[in-house]
Amino acid sequence: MEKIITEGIIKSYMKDLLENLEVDVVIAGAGPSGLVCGYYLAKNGIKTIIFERHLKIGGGMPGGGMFFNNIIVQEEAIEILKEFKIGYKKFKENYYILDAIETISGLAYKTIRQKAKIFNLINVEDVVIRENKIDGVVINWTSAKIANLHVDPLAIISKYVVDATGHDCEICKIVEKKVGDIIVKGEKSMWAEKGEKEIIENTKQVYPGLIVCGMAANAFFGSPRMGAIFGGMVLSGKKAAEIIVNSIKKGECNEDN
Ligand code: 48F
Repeated sequence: MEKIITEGIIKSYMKDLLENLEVDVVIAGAGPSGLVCGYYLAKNGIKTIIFERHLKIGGGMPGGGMFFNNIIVQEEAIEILKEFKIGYKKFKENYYILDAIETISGLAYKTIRQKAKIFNLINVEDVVIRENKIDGVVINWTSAKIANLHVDPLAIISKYVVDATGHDCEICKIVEKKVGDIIVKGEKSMWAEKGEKEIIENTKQVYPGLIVCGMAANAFFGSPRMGAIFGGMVLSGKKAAEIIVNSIKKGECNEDN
């Protein structure tokens, strides 16, 4: 039996990896915005994978606000959560309360069922660059990073990379440091209304082949943080997916990877 368990896990995981060496979109970060982005991409037939550096998926959502694991979502984002069949209760005009664990579980479940593959425990540590376009990501085991081991990484080729790494805006910071041409302004202190408004506008392509969504979008453009309100995160994830779907349909990306 032990041999069957081991063989099944290794063979199926290797198959998954080999089938995803070249994809349409790589999303860095399986927080709420990255998951929603992955769901809508996969729903539109776009081959999408998500790399999450942690053992758990969900980023900042399961922690709710200061460990109180409920979250707030505004009316305009409820349609998206209905599509994921996630429960909600009205709190006040325009504001709903959701269970943080149910919400993140629902987002992850439907995203995976839509066939966006999530690889956890893998850190995106760099991008692949061709001329002036991002053409994929450089990955390594999170454990190698934690142990500070000098192990060379591997690469995944993609038409688009989505930076959904949250407050740290990590992928954009890598591009800022190594490629140049972009500047990550860094997030500002909390101002929920402004942060929630600006996150939608901030969700866009910031370098050829590189899209920012979720809190990374506000960090990129120097907009405020907003705390445990998540309407903007899910709307931003959906918008990032729409930008890519439209662009791929128009044939705007480089097909000659
Ligand atoms: O932080 P996170 O939840 O980002 P988000 O989707 O949502 C933000 C909210 O949770 C909250 C908020 C609400 O108002 O402000 O903070 O924008 O999820 C980001 C995920 O990316 C992973 C990280 O572990 C987390 O799960 N991540 C970060 N850097 C990397 C990464 C990396 N280099 N490679 C892979 N995963």
